[in-house]
Amino acid sequence: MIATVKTVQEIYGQPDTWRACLRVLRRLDLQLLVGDRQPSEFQWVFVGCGTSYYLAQAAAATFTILTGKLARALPASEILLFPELSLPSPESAFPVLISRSGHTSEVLAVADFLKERGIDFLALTCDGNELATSTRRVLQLPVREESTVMTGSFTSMLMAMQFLAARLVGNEQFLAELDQLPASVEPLLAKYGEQLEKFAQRPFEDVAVLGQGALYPIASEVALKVMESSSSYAQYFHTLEFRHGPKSIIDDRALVIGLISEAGAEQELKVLREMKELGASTIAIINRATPEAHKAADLLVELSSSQAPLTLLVAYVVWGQLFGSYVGLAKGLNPDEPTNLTRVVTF
Ligand code: F1P
Repeated sequence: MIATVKTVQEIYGQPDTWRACLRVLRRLDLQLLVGDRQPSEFQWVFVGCGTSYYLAQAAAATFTILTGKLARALPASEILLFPELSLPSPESAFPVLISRSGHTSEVLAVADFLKERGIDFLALTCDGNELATSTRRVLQLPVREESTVMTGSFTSMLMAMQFLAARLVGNEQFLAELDQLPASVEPLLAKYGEQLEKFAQRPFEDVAVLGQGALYPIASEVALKVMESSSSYAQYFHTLEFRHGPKSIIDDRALVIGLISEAGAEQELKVLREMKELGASTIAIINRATPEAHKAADLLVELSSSQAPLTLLVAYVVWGQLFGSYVGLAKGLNPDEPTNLTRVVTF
């Protein structure tokens, strides 16, 4: 069945999807997309729903770090329901509306909200649809994803926002490292795919995904993938926060997935090890494995990259996408047809 599951095929096909997107990104028209809306003059506010909201958070983290100007992320519904709280001075903001489908009602309603107030915004999408006609500033990527859940669309749109941030500040090294992603992740898929599939046969009840810094939104997305693709309940936390209460859920039916950063590796691995000692099964995703990482993890995914940590966000999420699908398959579910979920949410 696995070979015929579209979602799994699309996850494995991501390096090629990224290559196609990078070809488009190299020809970006910055004047059209950004013009005078530079991060030094306007606060960039990334907006989306579901996976596109976590993508918004990862994009905001990237913009903040690369430009040195605070960028924010909001679920579209917050702007609709609580505009005075979420967007108190919209005229000084540059919203970036993110939607794979370009058809999600909440995002389209935010586009209307902004247009009514004369606020310029950028649209980031794959399918295009109404969102692509709502503004002259449109970045549409060549990703044709059939799956209900977002996989290659998430990684490609995140890569696009990282590319845009690096272009705006002229960070050539960052751009060159993004270019290396397809070649560095491809062999890892062959190496770790089967191990994750085998690990997913274990019967878990509680899943917690941990990450800090720019890896926190990636942890959020990994948990969402596990929920969507396998109808299992998964939560996400800042890694060190997990010790302040949530660890009460840990026993031998729990799984903890740690996305280990370079800056916080020592403390984050301590948390993972503690959860393993309390009985949890553990997976660590880390760039360079250390003896501590081996002790803390039942399954270790090592990215082995010489790229800067921020360019590796996309490389961290792939394993959660695969794992979610494999857990779904192990439970006898079809990840192509997630329970209660449609490809686009409208109201
Ligand atoms: C957003 C989204 C997806 C989710 C599901 C429903 O879609 O919430 O994240 O997996 O498919 O829609 P979009 O606005 O990016 O098209």
